[in-house]
Amino acid sequence: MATKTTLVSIIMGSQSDWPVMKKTVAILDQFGISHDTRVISAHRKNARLQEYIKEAEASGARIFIAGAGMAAHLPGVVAALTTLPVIGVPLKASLDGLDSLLAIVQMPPGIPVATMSVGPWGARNAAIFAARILALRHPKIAEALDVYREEQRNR
Ligand code: RP5
Repeated sequence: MATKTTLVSIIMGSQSDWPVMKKTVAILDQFGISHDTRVISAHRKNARLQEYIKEAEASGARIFIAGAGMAAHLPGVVAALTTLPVIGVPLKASLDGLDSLLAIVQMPPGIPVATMSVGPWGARNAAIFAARILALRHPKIAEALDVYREEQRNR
């Protein structure tokens, strides 16, 4: 079961995606955003994926972040299984990540995935984008974003 009151559910296609996807987790932690992280392949464990999406929604998830490489169907399948916003992170497992970028960004009409850039910065931006959505209703997250923006200005 996903943890109670989890705002963001992070799913990745393989344990091998973790070295990049942990950058999403680090930023969510920095913003104090509750999250749950799972490895569930859209291809190898599709029944479990359907089940998990329902569990995450029941646990209060408001946004899904899905990262995958190669024929990266995971974010699109998640978007097909929920009406919550889905943020996709293309990972560089082959072909410099161009294969996963195209697989994630080229969704058919009606099932959008907000697609980030390839690799580590895409993983970080996924968390920042999630924070921007959540900030619409969570003043503390809005404040954390202001602090982050200020830090960026002073870099
Ligand atoms: C994708 O294939 C995963 O998201 C990963 O990026 C890539 C390779 O997966 P493994 O062979 O390491 O499990 O499904």
